[in-house]
Amino acid sequence: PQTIYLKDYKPFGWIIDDVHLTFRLHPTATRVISRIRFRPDHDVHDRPFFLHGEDLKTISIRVDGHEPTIYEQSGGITVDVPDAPFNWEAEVEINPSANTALEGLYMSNGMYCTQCEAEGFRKITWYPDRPDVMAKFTVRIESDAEHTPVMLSNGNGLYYEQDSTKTPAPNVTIYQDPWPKPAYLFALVAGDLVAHEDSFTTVSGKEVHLAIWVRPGDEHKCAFGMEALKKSMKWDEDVYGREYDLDEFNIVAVDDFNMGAMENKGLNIFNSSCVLASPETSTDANFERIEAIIAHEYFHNWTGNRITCRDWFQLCLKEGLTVFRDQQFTDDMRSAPVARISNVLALRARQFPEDQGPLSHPVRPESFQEINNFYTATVYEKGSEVIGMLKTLVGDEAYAKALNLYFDRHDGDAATIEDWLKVFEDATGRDLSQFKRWYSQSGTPRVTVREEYAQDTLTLHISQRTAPTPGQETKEPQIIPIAVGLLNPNGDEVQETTVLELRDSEQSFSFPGHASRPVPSILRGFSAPVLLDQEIDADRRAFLLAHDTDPFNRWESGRMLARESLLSSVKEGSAPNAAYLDGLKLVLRDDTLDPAYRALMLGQPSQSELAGLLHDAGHVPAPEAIHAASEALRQAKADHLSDILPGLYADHQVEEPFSAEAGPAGQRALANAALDLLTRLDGGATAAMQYTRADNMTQQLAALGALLDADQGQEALTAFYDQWRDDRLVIDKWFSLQVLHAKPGDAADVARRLTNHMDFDWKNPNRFRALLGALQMHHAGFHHESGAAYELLADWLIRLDPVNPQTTARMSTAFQTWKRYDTKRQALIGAQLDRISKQPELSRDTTEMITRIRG
Ligand code: HT7
Ligand code: ZN
Repeated sequence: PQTIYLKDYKPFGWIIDDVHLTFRLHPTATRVISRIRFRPDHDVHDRPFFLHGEDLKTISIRVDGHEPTIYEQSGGITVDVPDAPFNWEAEVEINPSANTALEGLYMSNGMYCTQCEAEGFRKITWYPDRPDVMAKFTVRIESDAEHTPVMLSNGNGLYYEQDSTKTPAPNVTIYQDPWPKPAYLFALVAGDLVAHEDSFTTVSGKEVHLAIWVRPGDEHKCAFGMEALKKSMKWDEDVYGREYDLDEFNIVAVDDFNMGAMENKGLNIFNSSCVLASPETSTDANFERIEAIIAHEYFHNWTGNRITCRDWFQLCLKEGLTVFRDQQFTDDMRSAPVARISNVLALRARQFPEDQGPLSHPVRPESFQEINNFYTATVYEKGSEVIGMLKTLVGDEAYAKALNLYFDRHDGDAATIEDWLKVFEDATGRDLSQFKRWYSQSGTPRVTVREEYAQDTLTLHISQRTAPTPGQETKEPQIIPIAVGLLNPNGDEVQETTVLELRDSEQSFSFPGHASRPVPSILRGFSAPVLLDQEIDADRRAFLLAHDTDPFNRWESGRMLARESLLSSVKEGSAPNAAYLDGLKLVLRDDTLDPAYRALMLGQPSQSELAGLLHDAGHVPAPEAIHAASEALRQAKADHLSDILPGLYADHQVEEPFSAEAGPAGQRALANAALDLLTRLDGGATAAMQYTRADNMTQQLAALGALLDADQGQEALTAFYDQWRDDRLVIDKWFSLQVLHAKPGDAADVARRLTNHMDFDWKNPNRFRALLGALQMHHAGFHHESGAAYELLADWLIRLDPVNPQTTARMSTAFQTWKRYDTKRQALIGAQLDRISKQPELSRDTTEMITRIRG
């Protein structure tokens, strides 16, 4: 496959004013007629007229009414056109029913829908399918009224007509989008849909019609999403001064979807799992995620749509910023410390392994073969962390000033990271050339802190080092904001949070005037996405767990104690750390602390995180030993907290009618965390009671999981299936849960058995991920010495690849950490990687991923 480089960027050379598209919908033979006015861009000298196209049956092509000379090329055509404005007209035929890759126009349960990011529009018609070509679209959709009573596209609905005198009755709808946009934001939906409607009046008094479109029967699952949308619209006005810019905003729920959701202009398309919610069928985690994703897609209207990316290398320009904005929104809607801890947990679980393994790449990559492979945790989550650091460094006011300048200066542009940083330089007068390394250098910096105390002065000697990553042997120092506070031995804060700017490989920072040695709290709020090495004993950690005034670092101290306890139990077989257990008890007893925060305190590092830490420390992780240590720590927590667990459980039962708000969700989180431990003491008695009484999915699922852990879950599992067999999203949970709660030696067998279940609709990405994604999340099960899970996953990746390369490639990342393990496991995984890579006609997506993973 061809590699594309950032350094080779060249503009298209032609400008489009208007695009007129007509769709004559048919499940197997949709006609797409495009009428486009092109004119030369005189700023560009070399202007070959190249249009992308894939799997198109061309019916006709006309340039100013004549058949032009066409040269077929890989991925498209070059056409002889006049060096002057001209009219393009093409008619193509496409087959939505055969489109199982879910890119371009495809069908999901009888409904037409599109997914054009990143390069799906080229499967719809001949077009310069690149984000820097922006145009105004008018779309006419024709279809039969019986199967597609609802037809939608981007922008504002202009016209609708149904001719019921004819059979079948044809439907015509016209949509016009007044805002120029790149083709990746194009969308079309048609089908038998019903709407949950509402409206929003913008700050300048414009009324916007809002609708969430779903399949009949799902109407009752829309209310939460609609409230989230209205909150997002208001928040973007209040916090970023961004107003919505169309008369309507539509969201459509689709069952077959490769990712979470898509921000198409005025017509967001959502994976149904990311928008549909009801208390009976969705957990609190689902509600929270839905709120964040609705916000994320809505915020893209300004950061992504009004200002888009010049090319796909700039993906973090829209994704990093939009993740940052959705995280700020969640901070404001819910508890900011709890949200920050959750974000850091996700970053460590998904981005750190990526950045420290064979798939490591810069936040702004410099080359790719398949752009779909770069919608990664690094681009999204590290991209957001980079913006958070920028805000920390320049301050809140300067951040707001820079963002206003960004919107003023670049509205309507296809911009770059250089444009983004220039706005901050111009707004603040700061030189950000060193900061830019965060976009170009891959890898997680390791920051080491050594303390010295003399003459009433505490000095922190801080150094940074980033290990080599693929294609980047040497690393330059980055600017790292390190938020620090100091506590005196009584636990009072004697130095409030201050931000140190680490610029060099090694630097020292002094805090004079402390007659007694203060205790530093370092990297408060996780002010930079780094690994922190600090020589601290368990007593100091316990002190910080009890006293740190920074909620993130207080939680982090508990986490570090748990981590160290687990690591020494794996390495030396030592018993769980008493300082950790005592400290944890004190925190859990403190009723002034938010229940959601206390629930997070009860968590412990995942087995896969421990494997990574052991590998970093020069050990070969043994999954079975890690599993045993994790289980032992859980049991030790249950035993040590046995006197308070029943109270914690009982005191956090929510009596009021269900609400997905942070308060009651936090109570349920704490009660369920207590239940998890209680089950280790009562053999599942409390869980059985909760299962019977549960009137919401959060409690039902937690109880079922606990029952499975106690080997008491088989009856409930069957009852659960019978209760929810008609709800796809709940049955996804049923698939996942059985694998996640299997014994390590059984996980692959359980998963294999479930692949034979009649509901294992493997072409549906949600179902595929529910089952095989759960298998890879079960660390000890996936890495069981038999190699059965490796083989099972490889079998299914091989089967899925010709059908859906995007999801196959994404799921292949399960193997990215393979070099951590012993030679036997490496050989087992290596054999599966070889088997996958030898498949004839392996997709470009999967070929690139397997090649990079193999290293
Ligand atoms: N911008 C979107 C990313 C995306 C996508 C979404 C659905 C299916 C395929 C996709 N390829 C890329 C989603 C987002 O970040 O908001
Ligand atoms: Zn996004």
